[in-house]
Amino acid sequence: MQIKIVTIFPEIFDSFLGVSLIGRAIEAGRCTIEVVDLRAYARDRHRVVDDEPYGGGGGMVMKAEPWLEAVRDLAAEASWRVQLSPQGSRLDEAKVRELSGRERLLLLCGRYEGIDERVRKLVVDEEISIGDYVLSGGETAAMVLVEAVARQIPGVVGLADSVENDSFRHGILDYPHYTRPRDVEGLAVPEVLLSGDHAAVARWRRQEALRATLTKRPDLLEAAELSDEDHRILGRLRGKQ
Ligand code: 9D3
Repeated sequence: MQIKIVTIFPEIFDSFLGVSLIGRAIEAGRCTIEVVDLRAYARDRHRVVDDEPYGGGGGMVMKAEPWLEAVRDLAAEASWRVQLSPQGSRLDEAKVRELSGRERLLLLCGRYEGIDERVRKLVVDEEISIGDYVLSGGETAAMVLVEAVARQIPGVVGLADSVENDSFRHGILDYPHYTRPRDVEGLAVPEVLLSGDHAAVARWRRQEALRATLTKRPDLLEAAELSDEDHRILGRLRGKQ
């Protein structure tokens, strides 16, 4: 997969691209990531990429021409062009899987009050937001998207931490984890985890994953892939609530 990211702050991505998961994806040749400075596409010698909004009001707007030049230079026919934007549809694991199936992604990271609307109309395939809170620009959202997408590329994530195992795949939360020591300030590790009974451990983990989802994110249960056994467990847990 090839990912290109356009931004006026390319340096924001420096340490991110070096971290283990992304670094591994790049090193293994499974993914190339190129960060491009939008200012390289500014026409004037001061490399200005923003201007005052028509209609007035506070804040500056990113000019259309540098974006149009950049996208037309960097995107291939097969590129899927994504604008990170508060007006986008919310990123979720289903969208991440869909994006990971694209051969080429071109990510547009805006700053200031946003990008001239004509850029979206002319060269953007899809607008994506990472949630309903205010960020200062699209760069951190692009990092979230790239990390989630890179995890889906076969061979990027190791076996222990496998994508298949991710409980989000089935739409529920993870079970609780424990490691040494057995006692932490009077709190013991659940006995079943010390029993060596793998089937009992698996049943306990499923039950605790369902319990966590029921208490912390009950909204997820509506869309979750649940077995008959899961429904029995949930019935019992609801009874105890
Ligand atoms: C405070 C500025 N707001 C005026 C009412 C509008 C606004 C403009 C630009 C809010 C945020 C931004 C910059 N944000 C993004 O570019 C962004 C974003 C976000 O803010 N939240 C969640 N996902 C995303 S993706 C890109």
